[in-house]
Amino acid sequence: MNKKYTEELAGYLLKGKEDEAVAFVDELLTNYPKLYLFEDIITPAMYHIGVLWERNEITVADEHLATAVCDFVLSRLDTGVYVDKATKQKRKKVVLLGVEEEQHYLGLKMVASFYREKGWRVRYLGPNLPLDHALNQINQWKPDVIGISAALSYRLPMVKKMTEVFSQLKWNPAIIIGGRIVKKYDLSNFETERTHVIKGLNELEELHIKGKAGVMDETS
Ligand code: B12
Repeated sequence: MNKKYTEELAGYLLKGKEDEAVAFVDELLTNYPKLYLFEDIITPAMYHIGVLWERNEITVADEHLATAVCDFVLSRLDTGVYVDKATKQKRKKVVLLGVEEEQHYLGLKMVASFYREKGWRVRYLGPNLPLDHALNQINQWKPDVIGISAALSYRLPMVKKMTEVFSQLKWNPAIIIGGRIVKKYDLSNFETERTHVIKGLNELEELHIKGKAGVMDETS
């Protein structure tokens, strides 16, 4: 993590300076890979904002504004890769969702971006998705990988339930679990050959390189 960059970005996010935030991130992109920006600059900037919020040094509105600007920056960074239609049909598929009632989604959005950049077909279902609805979509589209995100400890039972239900799917998709909950708590007992608990994007990249969890495609 680069504290100087992180705090500068946090400043733009908190002041609602969209143009400055985008220009700052674009400038960093000339020297650093996108993964580094996600993991070591933008994520710590949001964590830093969380600390300021906890200490009452910023208001709830400041924090909401920062989230909105961060979301804007992530959308701008999400360029994906061009894949022609025929090739795209053969590409692996990932569905990403935040568990029911979970509102934190910026990390999940980064994961969507990560997969798009690898040429995968991505269905990013966003936060707060009830299990039944998730299951409907998943059964129709049959993804190779299902990614679940949660931030708060009281989501653990739902993460567990979703993991159990998705593990029963006939085509045996890989399941990846991430989010703040994974960084805070030991979820190693959720791990199986097909279910992976992943602390961050660098770990996801490693899994990709190793070709584990169905996360490898022909371009990796
Ligand atoms: C922004 C924010 C919000 C926004 C969320 C908006 C949004 N669109 O996401 C709003 C205002 C909605 C919000 C609400 C709440 N929040 Co909040 N929030 C935050 C804050 C400041 C930043 C979160 C964030 O975006 N982080 C940046 C992302 C990129 O990090 P990340 O999610 O960890 O993702 C990384 C990895 O985990 C990974 N990843 C994430 N998902 C996945 C999935 C897969 C498959 C993989 C492989 C990887 C992966 O990828 C990322 C890069 O490594 C945090 C502070 C913090 N420390 O996180 C508090 C924080 C998480 N919130 C907190 C709280 C308490 C709440 C509320 C309960 C507050 C309230 N009283 O209403 C509510 C709960 C809402 C709900 N129902 O879920 C607390 C939680 C404390 C605790 N005890 O657990 C925190 C820590 C703030 C604090 N310091 O007190 N929050």
